[in-house]
Amino acid sequence: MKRILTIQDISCFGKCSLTVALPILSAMGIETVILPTAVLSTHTLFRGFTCKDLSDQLVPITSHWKEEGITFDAIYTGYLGTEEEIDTVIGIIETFRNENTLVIVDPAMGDNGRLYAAFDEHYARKNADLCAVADIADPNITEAAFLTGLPYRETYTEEYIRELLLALAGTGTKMPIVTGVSLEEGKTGAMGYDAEKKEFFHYQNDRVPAVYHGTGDIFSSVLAGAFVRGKDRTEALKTAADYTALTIAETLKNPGNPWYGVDFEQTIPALVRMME
Ligand code: PXL
Repeated sequence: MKRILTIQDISCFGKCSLTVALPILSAMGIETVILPTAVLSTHTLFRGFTCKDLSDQLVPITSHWKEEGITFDAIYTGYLGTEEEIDTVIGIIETFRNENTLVIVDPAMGDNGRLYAAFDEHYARKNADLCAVADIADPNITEAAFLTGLPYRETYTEEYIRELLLALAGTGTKMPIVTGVSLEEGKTGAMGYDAEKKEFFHYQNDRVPAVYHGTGDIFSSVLAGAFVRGKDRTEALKTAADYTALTIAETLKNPGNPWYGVDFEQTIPALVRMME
């Protein structure tokens, strides 16, 4: 069985970051080791959330793992907290990485043209240092714009997405993938660039007419899991996009309208089947 280390916060209520990554990666048949960067009462789209920063625990925890000889096939990072923490996480990646380790970075920091409450532009640019050491980084359009300094566009052409991808590759990411990309009316998906082969690739499926929080974390977790399980870039993108769309469609049926996160619990059996 493959083993992945995922580094992100625990938002106790809100279905994002570790409370999504751990069940999804486990369901995909991957041993999942967690490194919580902070504990929050909820994610930061709620008002009045509490936050206990755990930055000072990251080095002691990972030093213990190193002493124990624990190794990882992949390292997957999500929402982090501070610029110092980004440096610490880069150090952890360097410590545990070997030539076979896959490093996947989701620079989770904003959406819809804006950064999340806890972040500013300086933090956003610092995330580029983390993406630079990634094999795969999968920002949404907002995050890609903040990472590269290119303007954020709500309406765009394929050319704009290519520009974002080339700029991301220019900072060092081997395979940037921009998510939430619509290349045709009524469709949505993601577009990537393989910097080694100099090839663009994309996957689109039908847009489900709803917006929920936490879909980026679902997409990234499945993408990371699919790559770790050996799927190629086309299959990995398809699995992540199809599972995310299915989960949004399932959530739409929920009369409780859980805007804060999607009902991935209902679609885990389908994910297990997708991996067979
Ligand atoms: O879904 C990304 C995410 C993760 N963790 C926390 C967040 C968010 C997005 O708002 O606030 C704490």
